[in-house]
Formats: sequence, C-alpha cells, structure tokens
Amino acid sequence: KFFPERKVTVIRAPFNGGQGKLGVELGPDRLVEYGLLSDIKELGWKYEISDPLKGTDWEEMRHDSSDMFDNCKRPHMVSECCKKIYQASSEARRTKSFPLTIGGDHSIGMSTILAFINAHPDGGIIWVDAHADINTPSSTDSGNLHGCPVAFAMGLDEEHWPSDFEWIKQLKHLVKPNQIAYIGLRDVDKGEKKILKDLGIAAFSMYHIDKYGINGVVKRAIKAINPTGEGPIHVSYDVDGIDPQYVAATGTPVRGGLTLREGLFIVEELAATGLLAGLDIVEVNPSLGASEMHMVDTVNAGLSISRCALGETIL
Ligand code: 6HN
Ligand code: MN
Ligand code: MN
Ligand code: MN
Repeated sequence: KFFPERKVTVIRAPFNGGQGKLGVELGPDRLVEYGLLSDIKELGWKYEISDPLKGTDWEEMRHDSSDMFDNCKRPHMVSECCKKIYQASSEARRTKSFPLTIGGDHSIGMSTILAFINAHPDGGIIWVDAHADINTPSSTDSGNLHGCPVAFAMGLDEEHWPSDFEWIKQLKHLVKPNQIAYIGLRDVDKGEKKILKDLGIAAFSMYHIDKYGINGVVKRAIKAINPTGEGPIHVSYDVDGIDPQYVAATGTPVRGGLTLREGLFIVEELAATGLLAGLDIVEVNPSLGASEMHMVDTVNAGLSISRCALGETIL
C-alpha cells in the first residue's frame, strides 16, 4: 500500500564494527550470491542497489584502538557508518522505494529506524530479536554497540554519549517508547529489563509466544505501536530471533527461539496487512556455524524473510 511502484532499494551494509566477531560483514554478499536479487524480481518488484559504505576503509577503522569511549567499542566507526546508512535509507524513502537493508551487525538498526521515523513520524517499529539491543553507554557490559542501537534511536542516556553521535541529537524525530515493540526476546540484560519496564515498551518474549501463539503476539505488537491500524511499520529483523537450529551462523545465538515458521509468519502477516514499510535483515555471519550447512541454512532463512516480506506467501 505504501509502495505502489513496487520498487525496492537494497541497501548493502557490510558492517562489523558493532561487535567483536569477523565475518558478519560478508552477510550482504552471501545473501546476493544465494539469490536475493532474483527473488525480488521474481516477486514482481523492481530494485536498485545502494552501497553507502563503499569506498570507506572500514578495515582500517576497525583497527584504530583509540576508537573507544568509556567501555563503548568503536563509537566513531559505528557512528560514521550509521550516518551513511541513515542517508541512504532516507533517500530510498524520499523516492518511495522500500528500503531493504542487509547487514552486517545490528548497530546499523539505529540508522534505519531513525530514517523511518523521520519520514513517518507516526510510524511503528517491530524489532525481532533474541536481544533487546537497548543498552545505553552506561548500561552496556560488553561495550558492543550492536547491543545499543535502540537506545541511540530513542535518545536514552544522551549525557553519556560519545560525541560522535551528535548527529542523532540534531534529528527532528527520535523513536518514542510507544513506537517500538519487540518479538522473540529471551536474553535481555538486567539494565535493559529496567529500561523496558520504566518506559513501558511492548516487549513480547518467547514466553508470550508460547502463551498467545505467534498470531496473537503479532496482533498485540501491531496494536501497541499502531493504534489506528493504518500506519506504516518497519521491521528490524535480527536473524538470531529465530532458533539456532535454523539459524546457527550468527554471532550471539540463544537457544529456545522462534521456529522458522513463526519467524516467517511475522513478516507474512505484515505483508498481508499491507503495513510493512521497510525491513532490515541483520546478523547473518557466514563465517560462523559448525559447518557449511549452518551457513547455507542461515543465509536461506534470511532470503525467506525477505521473500515473505515482499509477499511471496500471499496467494
Ligand atoms: N544483537 N545484550 C548483549 C550486549 O552485548 O549488549 C547482547 C547484544 C546482542 C546484539 O544480537 O544484535
Ligand atoms: Mn569521532
Ligand atoms: Mn540479537
Ligand atoms: Mn539485534
């Protein structure tokens, strides 16, 4: 409904600076190698490719050991990258193209959801993940910024931000607590639990999925962020929301997750309602997993998420 021209902008985000493991920067190439673009075409969408990080020496930046702030790792690298992805994502939105951002680690989620909210100030976000990614510079234990993107997009703990993130403070809109809902949580840090509770954020864990079923949870999540039932919804999809038995090649796997079908249902339902207005697929790390099969399964799960989001299973 929001994309009458059926055009997708595939935003490549081969980025690894938000966490410690190498290999996640290879996600975009693998997704394309295994058929992302032909899938898009076959589903009747046009596409263009945006490559905002091209030509920047991320390798070099990663090895700059002075890029630390308190215990936050690589804030300069993360911020510079996120700024570029923010611009690419805003540009896609300006041209009424569906932004499909492929990572890369989840730190980039701060830029895609900020671009979304600044284009649609009354929009809603569904964050599919085993983790809440809402640590602040003060609450993070690991110092990995892929555990913090939601806090940056919401402007939490601003007084302790590394100066690199000044650009976020200049934006017209930040994400408000009633604009985001989580699905799939099962590994949430103590400090994060307090933030979720204090702000009253709609957070559906695996417990709620067992209790209400995935259909019940998706309905409740949509209702929490989109009371009119008409506004656009952006999905930031960390593949580790799905159980590691289907998605093993990812940096921070947690057992007891969504089945592959539950994971796909989330985007199917949003495609069916016509509310889906953007998608990130992140944390595919082709270098992890115990075997080639784990890599292939994980990449294929990412491709299935993309196809379901673009309407494959709506007959
Ligand atoms: N992700 N809460 C942990 C941390 O380091 O802050 C894990 C974060 C995982 C982030 O999966 O996108
Ligand atoms: Mn800097
Ligand atoms: Mn995660
Ligand atoms: Mn995540």
